[in-house]
Amino acid sequence: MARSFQRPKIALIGAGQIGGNLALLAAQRGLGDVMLFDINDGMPQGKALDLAQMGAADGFDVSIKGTNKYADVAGADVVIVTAGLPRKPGMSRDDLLDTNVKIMKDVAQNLKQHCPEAFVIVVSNPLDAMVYTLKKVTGFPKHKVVGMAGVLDSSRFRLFVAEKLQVSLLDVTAFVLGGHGDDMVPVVPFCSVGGVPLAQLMKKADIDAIVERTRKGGGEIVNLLKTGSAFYAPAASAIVMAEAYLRDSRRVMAAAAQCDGEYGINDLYVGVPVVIGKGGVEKILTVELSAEDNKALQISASHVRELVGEANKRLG
Ligand code: TXD
Repeated sequence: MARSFQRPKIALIGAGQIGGNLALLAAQRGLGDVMLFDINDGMPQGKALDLAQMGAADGFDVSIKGTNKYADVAGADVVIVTAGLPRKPGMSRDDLLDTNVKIMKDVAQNLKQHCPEAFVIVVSNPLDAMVYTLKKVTGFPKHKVVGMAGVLDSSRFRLFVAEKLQVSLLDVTAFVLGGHGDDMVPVVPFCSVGGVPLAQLMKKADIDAIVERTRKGGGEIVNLLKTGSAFYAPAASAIVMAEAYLRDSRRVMAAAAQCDGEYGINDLYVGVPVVIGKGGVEKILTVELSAEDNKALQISASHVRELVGEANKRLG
């Protein structure tokens, strides 16, 4: 059977701070043709035109278009959803639930109609409740709907460890599991520096400080920026996930996936170690956690379940 050499189509629902950077990164990596969607009239078209005009200088040659019509995202292979309000100083991610669950329902209804075969990566906050909402409203299979938070949180943890030890962050591996909130779970025994367990290289007090800074990593940036939340690292983190799907690279990473019994958690999206390849979330890796980390994961999951309960009340 002839193989299709058509470039993948990547739809970005939300063309704001993260959406614009997603488009740039996808183009620079040649992941496929990009369609930026937003309800803000003209904005996705303007960003797309500006990005397209960058191609000659920067050396990429993919199609980048912007639209306010969902029909234009039809047939996308990958959809990355950043539609929704970001935090302002003093706000928790949970404070966004009321507004963003309504937005997520609208996005999901449109994706169900226009992109039924897509691998959907949800970024909008509160992340775990938003990815649950999108999965519930679209009815897409659970392996085709995933949330981006763990790659970002793990990336923050890796940076802080690398800075403290004065080593390359490329040699630091880490996993941050659980909900994308202040009770997320940096699993310290899974952190290694060049294969050496972190606990052999750093005092517990310093590790604890990095765990705390990672948990508050989003708020630290919100307080500095004052006008919104992080967007460069979240965009790069979502692109890692999209690339693993499009290139079938079976990357192992932390991501919000639907657990149905894994880690003793049922019918809930929460950050766990997954394998992402051409089948989407191909596997949830069920690994042994210390009693302390497992307890922390259960506490984080119970917070996610409360948020999902609030989302369900609004979904009716
Ligand atoms: O790790 C993570 N998952 C988080 C996610 C990391 C950082 C930011 N996190 C969340 O992503 C943040 O709290 C927000 O909920 C989303 C998007 O953040 P971003 O910084 O990109 O927000 P912007 O710049 O406000 O962009 C949001 C866009 C904006 O252009 C709106 O016009 C658009 O969303 N929007 C919509 N697009 C489509 N459809 C609807 N209904 C809609 N409503 C708003």
